[in-house]
Amino acid sequence: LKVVDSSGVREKIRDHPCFSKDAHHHYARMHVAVAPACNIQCHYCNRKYDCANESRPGVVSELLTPEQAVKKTLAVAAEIPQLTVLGIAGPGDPLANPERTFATFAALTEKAPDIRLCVSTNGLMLPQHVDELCRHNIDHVTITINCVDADIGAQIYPWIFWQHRRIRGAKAAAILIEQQLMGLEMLAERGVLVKINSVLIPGVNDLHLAEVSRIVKQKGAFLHNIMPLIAEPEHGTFFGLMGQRAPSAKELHAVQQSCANDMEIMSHCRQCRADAIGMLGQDRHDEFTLERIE
Ligand code: CLF
Ligand code: SF4
Repeated sequence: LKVVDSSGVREKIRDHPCFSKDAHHHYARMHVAVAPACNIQCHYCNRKYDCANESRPGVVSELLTPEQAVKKTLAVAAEIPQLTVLGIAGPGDPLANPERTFATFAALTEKAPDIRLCVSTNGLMLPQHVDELCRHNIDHVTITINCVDADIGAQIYPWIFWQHRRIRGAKAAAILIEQQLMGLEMLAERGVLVKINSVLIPGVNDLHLAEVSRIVKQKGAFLHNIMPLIAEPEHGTFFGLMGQRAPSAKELHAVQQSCANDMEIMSHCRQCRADAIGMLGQDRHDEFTLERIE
């Protein structure tokens, strides 16, 4: 039986360790931490640490300039032949630092044309940057969408920074959700594969994530990745309260199952740091510090 793959999806995920479970046994990714600023506040974030969109909070990345990021990528590619993907995922939001993010992508396209580029964002500025992402031939984008309901969003995001103003509460969450879903649709229309990350926050969005899955699938998402909230004391407080707990493995599994009716669920994510290097689950960032490569 001949299976037709008209949009080239199989070719796009063949060597991407996050978008294909098979690929993660054979291929490696690395992140360069070039994006320090963020334009929203998540209750689970502590800015001293990496963005929890795509990373393990509680660890601090070495911030790189675009030039340093290129140098580091070339050094890693020379030593890790399985490296296929370069992602920008923090420590803040890549699209809140568009000059740094796109300068890095442009230089890499020139100097390492075989490496796929990947980006993970909170989505607030996504619609504004879709064309530029496509100009850089980016086929893989991740958006962190924790809710599609502004009242739930108000419990997760205390504020956003939007059109030069700080906006709070449900009004802020409504703008963020609208931007995220619009960005998702625009990317899907252009054939970009979009993965949605959702942080499972017990008592806040656990019962709501099946609805998130349904909506994002409808808008063209390729994969849904439900990540457990990491609640560690050094990471600070949630809602200004101590004691927001992380989900148990059983709770996480149950929510993943509740979403699996609607779309494919990623189950091999390792919640990488914003400067992770290597196969998923492996982190060799300390072998490639600036001091060592310069
Ligand atoms: Fe990095 Fe994210 Fe690209 Fe992968 S990570 S920007 S899609 S190259 Fe992967 Fe790490 Fe999970 Fe992310 S395992 S946190 S899903
Ligand atoms: Fe923190 Fe990331 Fe949320 Fe920004 S998007 S507030 S960096 S967790």
